[in-house]
Amino acid sequence: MQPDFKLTTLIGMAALCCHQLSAQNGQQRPNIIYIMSDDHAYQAISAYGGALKDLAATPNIDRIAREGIRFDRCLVTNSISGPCRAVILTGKYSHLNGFLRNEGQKPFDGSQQTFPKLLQKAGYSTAMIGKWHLGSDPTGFDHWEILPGQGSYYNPEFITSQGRHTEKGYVTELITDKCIEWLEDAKDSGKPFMLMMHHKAPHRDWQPGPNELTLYKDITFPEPPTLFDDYSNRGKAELTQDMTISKTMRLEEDLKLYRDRSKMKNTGLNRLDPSQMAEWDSVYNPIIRKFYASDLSGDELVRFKYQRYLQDYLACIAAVDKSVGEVLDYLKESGLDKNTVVIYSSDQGFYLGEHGWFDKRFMFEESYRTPLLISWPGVTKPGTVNEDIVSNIDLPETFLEIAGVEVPSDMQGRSMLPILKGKTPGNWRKEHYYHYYEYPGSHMVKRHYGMSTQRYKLIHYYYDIDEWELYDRQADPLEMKNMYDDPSYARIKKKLHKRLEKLMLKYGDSEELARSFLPN
Ligand code: SGN
Ligand code: CA
Repeated sequence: MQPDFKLTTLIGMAALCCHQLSAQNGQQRPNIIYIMSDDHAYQAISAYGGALKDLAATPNIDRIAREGIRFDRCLVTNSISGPCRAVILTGKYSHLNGFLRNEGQKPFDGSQQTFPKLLQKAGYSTAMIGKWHLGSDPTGFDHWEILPGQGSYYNPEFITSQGRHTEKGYVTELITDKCIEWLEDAKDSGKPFMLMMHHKAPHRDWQPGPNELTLYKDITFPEPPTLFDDYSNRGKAELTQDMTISKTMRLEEDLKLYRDRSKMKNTGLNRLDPSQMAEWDSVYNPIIRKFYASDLSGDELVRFKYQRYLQDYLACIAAVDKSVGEVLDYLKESGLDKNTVVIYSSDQGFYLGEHGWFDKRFMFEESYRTPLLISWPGVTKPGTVNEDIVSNIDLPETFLEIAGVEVPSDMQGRSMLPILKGKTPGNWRKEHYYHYYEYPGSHMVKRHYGMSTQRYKLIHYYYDIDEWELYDRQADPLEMKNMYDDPSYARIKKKLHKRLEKLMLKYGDSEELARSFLPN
């Protein structure tokens, strides 16, 4: 026992010594903490400004923007959870990484190349904690603990390599504690680390935590100007979706206005223990009584639903914001902050009533754009705002370059390292390619692909319809008018078509390929 103990102590001390030495010499490679929430709209982050910023501030998430860069045009390649996660792991578009959609999808092929594997090979400690949503077990992580599927808000189950177990508490708080616990171990390991901290919140059905139940219940939020959009001047895809606040959003399962409590099981609200339930009921029962006594209908009902939606959604975000604060505080207290890059993002964007919608999937800005904030002490200039077209597909290459690891040539994004250092390369992308596949399916958003420049967007709904749309964000920032058939756009339309063709060629995508994966 004794010699072994001494030997381990010596090795430990040597490792610590090396670690401290290299840190002093500035040679220790930076740590990376990638925080991803689920369905967190940039409109609901106060650092982004916007109409909600004073009523529902996110002071902790804003700290990352204050100390680093706020990216104002981070576009996703396929606006839905599993596919976004697969893109971030692989640096490849969905048609190459094999994960096209959430529904009817084979589990993610975890044997393929991913950035965590490459970091692990290069000597990083790697961990993945929270919502994973890719069907197969995580690979490339020294430690992982994930939620099954979408996970539950209250008393959730977790999966580890040992199997499943349930924990008492609120999912955002549990994930935070697990991450900080892992960081404590990682700190002492002498190795640089990369942590993926993936929140479930604020995903539908937006169940606020015990500490935020009353936070916004009496607040009235401003309505977006397009809450009552009638989709005129656009096509069939916008008309036939199933994601409106008016029709799709459910009074009971979504807005918690339960009359039939047996429906609680559909959203996991039946998981609350008696004391959690008593607290829940003390907040929601008066809201329920008032609502059913009021007999709202028509536009007034939509207005009411919008308010209830935001009250719960933003309360979920308040817990995420607190979680970010706890992680940032821990980094500061432990001294890790000096050499840790912190990234905050969401799997994709989300509609907060714009076009009358919730959910995502479309190539309109609110769901196509995801929030992205990055701070790297000593590298990112505090308070920078960046408007370049960056993408979630750029993240893995960025992480590899931060770690000084060679980027494989088959990754399809581009490292943002020069942007983090303050200089956008002259040949940075001027257009971005998108392809969404999940149809028929939840919310019935038709399959489409397209491209976006800073000003224009060209979209093709190609599956059971054949409709093109063209938007001019400069003339029409709310994206309310399809200009595709307008003669004054004929020249730009031709140019955009060419550029889209080029992009498809570059990334190896085509309609034929899409049809071969998902036949009609
Ligand atoms: C669930 C939600 C949908 C949501 C998808 C995908 N319905 O099916 O509203 O679009 O997840 O979301 S629910 O009633 O079960 O909440 S994603 O973020 O995981 O892609
Ligand atoms: Ca999502």
